[in-house]
Amino acid sequence: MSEIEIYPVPKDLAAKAHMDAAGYEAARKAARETPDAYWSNAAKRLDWMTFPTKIKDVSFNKADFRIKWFEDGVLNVSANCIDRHLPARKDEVAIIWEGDEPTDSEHVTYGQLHDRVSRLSNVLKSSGVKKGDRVTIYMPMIPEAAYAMLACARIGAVHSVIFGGFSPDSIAGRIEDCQSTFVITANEGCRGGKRVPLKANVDKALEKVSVEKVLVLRHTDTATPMAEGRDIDWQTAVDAASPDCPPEPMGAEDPLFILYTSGSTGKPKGVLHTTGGYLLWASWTHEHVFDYRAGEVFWCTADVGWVTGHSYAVYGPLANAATTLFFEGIPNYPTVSRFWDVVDKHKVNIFYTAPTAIRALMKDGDDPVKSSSRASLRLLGTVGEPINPEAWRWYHEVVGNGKLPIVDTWWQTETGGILISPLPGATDLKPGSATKPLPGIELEIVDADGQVLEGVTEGNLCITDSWPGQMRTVYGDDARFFETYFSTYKGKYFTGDGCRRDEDGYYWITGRVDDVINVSGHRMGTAEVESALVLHHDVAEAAVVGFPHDIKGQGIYAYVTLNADVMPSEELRRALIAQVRNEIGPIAAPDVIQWAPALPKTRSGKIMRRILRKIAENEIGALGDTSTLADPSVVDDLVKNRAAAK
Ligand code: 6R9
Repeated sequence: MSEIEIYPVPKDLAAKAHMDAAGYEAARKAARETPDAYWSNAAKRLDWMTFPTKIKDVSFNKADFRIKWFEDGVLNVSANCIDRHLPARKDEVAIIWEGDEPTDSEHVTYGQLHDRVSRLSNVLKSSGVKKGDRVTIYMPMIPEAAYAMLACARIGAVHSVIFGGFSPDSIAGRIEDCQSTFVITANEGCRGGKRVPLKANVDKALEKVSVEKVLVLRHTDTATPMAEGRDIDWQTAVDAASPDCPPEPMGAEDPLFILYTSGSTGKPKGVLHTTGGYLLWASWTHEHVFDYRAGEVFWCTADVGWVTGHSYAVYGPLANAATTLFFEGIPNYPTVSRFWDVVDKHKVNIFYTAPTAIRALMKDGDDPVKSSSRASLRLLGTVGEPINPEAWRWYHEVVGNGKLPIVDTWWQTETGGILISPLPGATDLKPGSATKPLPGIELEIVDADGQVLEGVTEGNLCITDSWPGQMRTVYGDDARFFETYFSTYKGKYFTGDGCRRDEDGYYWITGRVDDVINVSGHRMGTAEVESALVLHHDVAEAAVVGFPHDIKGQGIYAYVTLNADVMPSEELRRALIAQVRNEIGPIAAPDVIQWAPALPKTRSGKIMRRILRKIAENEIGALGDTSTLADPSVVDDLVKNRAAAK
């Protein structure tokens, strides 16, 4: 790896930054040696109704397993993101919305945000939503999505945001899992000139599960059928509601939200985050990792349907009184210059996106970037998947004019916020490395047996101690929480990621080591896609693996065994893809389907995914040991027919 060059911290940046190299080392030491004092002090950044006296109470061991932070503290997330900023910043912009069409945009001040969230909170209350109730949010990337989240937080309801790209079946499954009684949606969303039928999807989902009320925003002109007695018109309701809604006092460990994410087995897990620790982590990391300064415009391109949208489009920036930009559209509509045009239009200072977007834009060359000024930009960031050094350099050189630092931020839905990342004023950069852990993050790399590996090494990434933003449980299933994350390596949180540590102690995430595929920065469980495929009556068996994809990072490769009397056909291939889109959503559609007369299995009947991965990757020469297979000829057949797969 000696060809990887180093980009030192610019001197002027180090001098101005929230944390320089010495500050970072001191914070690491303090968080490690005196965590209670360190985090109690950090907690002062939030506005508490009762300041906590109990700071950290954690054990990762089975016998006394618990994760609690700031347990006796009382606060409200919405008051922290809105009310406390009003005296100084009532007329400053909280949210800039940029619509799908370049002609559509809106500025929402903190004063307006307060009015709108308070009214909406009263609508929820008068519709019967109580503290602790679960509210499902299925919205486009518009300010009303943030109002909905903040209104839930204001009254103590627990939101579960579902990405607009998920199907009716996925919505139904998630509503059922957390027994949500209230849905907030919009008639339609707009993406790349096309309409997304959000309300129609909700209606379909509600043929399978029932809820009490659905609040419907009319975001476009398209007429929407409303179900009498169930559906409420957003505008009518908020117009009639009082703009006064005192924030509910919440315990620091009261739930704030559930967010469903894919794992290696079973259906998606409801990752539960709580109030105090999560908000502290979102706010602390937003300020330090992006070196955020008052008055700056911060643009995280992630949708609120993903954790990145929760922590860095909504909670982190708003807790820090930033201006956060919401973009409803896509990077290449109406032109491939759109991102950079939006940067210029709204004078964006900090820009945070996914490597998949960078790789896609890179294919169109430098001109669409260079047609913009980007003079307002000060810092760039990436998240969601490993960034290849080539894409990193393009981002730095072309988008950042060779000047702007890039923070490559590693984290997960489960971690609540960023855990491994450069700090712009403290950390020299290496393209492709998320660099070093933040203060309070204690990493270990272990081998398959859990043996701790020291120094320069590669293995499985674990975290040995808690941090405030850590998830607290899988909703409704404490046992699954412990089993999934803390049972593989005793006393440690296992991330599911592989990782390398280099001679400078820098961390390089190598990707998932479990059966999770990272498609364009979105997590898909292979088991979920397989279950969707085998629901088709012609399918006997399916095995799904990831394979390298130029733009998406990883693509979805499905091996499908048909029932004995069924012949493969183009029609069937399309039907299977449609099946997956219907069951999960378009993001889960397989890129390649290979008809497999049989799957390689061990004598005990276990599918050998290692071999399927190699074939999908076209690493035919590296299939490894196939002698434990029940029938090695199955592999020859798959290799022979690989070229025909599409
Ligand atoms: C925030 C988010 C988590 C998984 C994670 C890892 C991958 C995220 C990364 C990265 C390399 C980075 N990942 N950031 N890999 N470098 N900077 O993406 O959450 O959707 O839960 O995905 O994404 O594999 O385990 P989530």
